[in-house]
Order: sequence, then structure tokens, then C-alpha cells
Amino acid sequence: MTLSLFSTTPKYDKTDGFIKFRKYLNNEQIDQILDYLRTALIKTPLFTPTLSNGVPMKISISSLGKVGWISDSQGYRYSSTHPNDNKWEEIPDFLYIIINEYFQMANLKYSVYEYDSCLINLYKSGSGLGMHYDKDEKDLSFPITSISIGRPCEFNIDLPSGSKKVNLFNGDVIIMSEKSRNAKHGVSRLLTDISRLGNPLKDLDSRLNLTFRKAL
Ligand code: MD3
Ligand code: FE
Repeated sequence: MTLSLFSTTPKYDKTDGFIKFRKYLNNEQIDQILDYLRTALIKTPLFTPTLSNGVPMKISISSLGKVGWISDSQGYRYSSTHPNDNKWEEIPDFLYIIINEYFQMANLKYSVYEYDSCLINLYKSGSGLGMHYDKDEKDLSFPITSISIGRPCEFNIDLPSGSKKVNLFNGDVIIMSEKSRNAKHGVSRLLTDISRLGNPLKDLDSRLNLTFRKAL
């Protein structure tokens, strides 16, 4: 019999291609992201999108990359400009490098440089995001990567193997690949922060989410 002195803790959980990493971003990485966004969002500020029926969404959004997701009376689409007509700021190289580390850990054989859009969602106290599909991207097989910052939330996803309720905390990274890529999902509510790292946002009641997409 072989004696195993060291247990190898898996670096992530994976169900139907839904990957939740046990290794979360450190405070330096989170500060680097927030520093970048503070500057980037001067020209392309967070805004409240309106659905085509005139109802405003409960979150505010902006984007980085070649295109960004917008919604107004004309409907929703990926656009090369912010509603104020400015071009979106770039996805910085340090973010591609961070995401690549996670792709490597999960053995994903895709190039992170295919990501041409990063959607930034800001959730204020009491807000959420109803259950929906993300199908506005041209290639629905390319994985989506999400980074959570700030207050934790309750995230729900209907996987083929069953519905899953996952709490997402500050620094958490998840990837939706394979069968989970086109699963229905949403954010039911923000949770009280009893977190391991605290909330790095100035507004302690809010949550920021970045999702990386290959939209074009
Ligand atoms: C599963 N955002 O922006 S991130 C969205 O926390 C969105 O802000 C949520 O849903 C948030 O569209 C969830 C995790 C996520 C993102 C995209 C997905 C899960 C997904 C696309 C397909 C399946
Ligand atoms: Fe979504």
C-alpha cells in the first residue's frame, strides 16, 4: 500500500462545466482592479440601462474592451461605444494575466486574449439580477469568467444536473464553460458581509462583478 503523506486539495469544484475556484484573488489584485476601474470609468461611467419596455434595470453597468453590452429603448446589444459615445477603455493586460492563471489551473485550452468585452455590474443594497440566459454573444461555446468584488451575494444557476445555489464572496472567480455556459442564472440577493477579506469598495453596501466575454 502506498502511504500518502500529502493530500492534494483540488483547486476548484466543477459541475457541468461550472467551475468555482477555491483560490480567490488577493487584496493586491483587487486593489489593482479597483485602481484601474477608478480611472477607466471617468470616460465611460457606470449607467443604469433601460429595457426596451422603458423599465430601468436594478443594477448599473459599464464595460471595458472592443465592445460593451448596452440596453435602451432600441433594445439590447453589444456596442463599440458607451451611451455617451465614448469608446470603452481597454481590458488591461494584468487582467488577462490573472484570468490566464485560472484557465491554466482548470486546464482550459482557450486563449484568454479572445475576450473582447468585460461587463462591469454594480449592485447597490437591495438590488439583484433576475434569472436569465447570456446569449447575445456570437460564439456561445466560449466560456465566461466572472470576478466578484465587495459584498457577497446569493447566485443561482440551473445546471443540467440540478439547480445550484452558490454564495459568491469578495475575490471569488468562477468560470462558466461547457454545459453551464448556456444555463439560466441570476443574483437573488446581496448577503450580509461576514467575509474573510472584508469589502474593499468605498460603498460597503455594494457589490461589483466583472464578466469576461467573447462577444464578437
Ligand atoms: C452562467 N452577472 O452579467 S456572474 C451577467 O454576479 C450576470 O453580476 C451575474 O449574470 C453577476 O450576465 C453573475 C456569473 C455568470 C455570468 C455569466 C453567465 C454566470 C453565467 C453566463 C452563462 C451562465
Ligand atoms: Fe448573466
